[in-house]
Amino acid sequence: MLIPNEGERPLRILDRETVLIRKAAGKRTHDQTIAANVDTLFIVMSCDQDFNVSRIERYLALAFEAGIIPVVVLTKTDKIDNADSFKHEVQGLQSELRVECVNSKDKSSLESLGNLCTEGHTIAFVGSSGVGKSTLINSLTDAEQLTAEVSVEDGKGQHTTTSRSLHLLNDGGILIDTPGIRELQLSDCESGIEDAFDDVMQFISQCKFNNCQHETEIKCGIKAALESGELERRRWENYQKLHNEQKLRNTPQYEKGRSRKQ
Ligand SMILES: Nc1nc2c(ncn2[C@@H]2O[C@H](COP(=O)(O)OP(=O)(O)OP(=O)(O)O)[C@@H](O)[C@H]2O)c(=O)[nH]1
Ligand SMILES: [Mg+2]
Repeated sequence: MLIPNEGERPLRILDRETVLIRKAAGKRTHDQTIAANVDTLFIVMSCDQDFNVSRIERYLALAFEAGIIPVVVLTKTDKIDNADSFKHEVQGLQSELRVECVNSKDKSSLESLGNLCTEGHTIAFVGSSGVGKSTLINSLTDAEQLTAEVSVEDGKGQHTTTSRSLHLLNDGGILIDTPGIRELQLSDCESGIEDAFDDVMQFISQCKFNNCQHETEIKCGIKAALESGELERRRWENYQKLHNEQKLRNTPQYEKGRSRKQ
């Protein structure tokens, strides 16, 4: 909950139209709300050791489940000379996905984001620690949020931002900064996963048997797509991983842990 500053009071509490929910970190089984009434999710990822398309797929499922438009923002492109190949790899996940390459420290490279940061529009920034979420918000607004160098050894951030914060743009848009996420665990997200893997769902629908396990059955749409190269094995394995995590959420053990928390 946002706590008003001294002398401020809430005028109206808006209904929740969209809500971003994740499973709490670690072994805990309860869910945690990241933000509500968000229109666009900036999935921020840097073009270095942090870059990982399977993680982007996880964030896409989170956005689709919440009915929020995802935009992948690739940062630190000033440090590499092949930004296009990073962009190309992300674009391969879904052709209609918007992917932007930026140097968060250079305002002139952020012009392409300008038409998203408009009046009445709320954007939440998510991603690992150190990818440049706060730097990006500082460059887009007059905010002066704390940022910190990433570790030289492993390129990881220092979890500099420790709470969520709202930042108003001059033209009326709202940006939400969030602390770096160590490992995004999805909450109930079955339909978000199906949207993030719409091609996989299409291949599954081509299987001869409704209960096909995609292993030894004949006329399996998945096996055919893997063999023809239409479906990348990494993507298929990531779909299975996310799908299995959802199945685990519905087990009695999980529910037991959940009710203990409530
Ligand atoms: N060269 C370069 N450095 C960047 C860029 N974006 C961020 N940085 C640097 O990366 C470091 C981490 O940036 P932060 O903005 O603190 O990252 P964050 O995502 O907010 O990290 P947490 O608050 O820990 O989640 C800082 O030293 C930034 O100056 C970029 O596009 N290019
Ligand atoms: Mg930060």
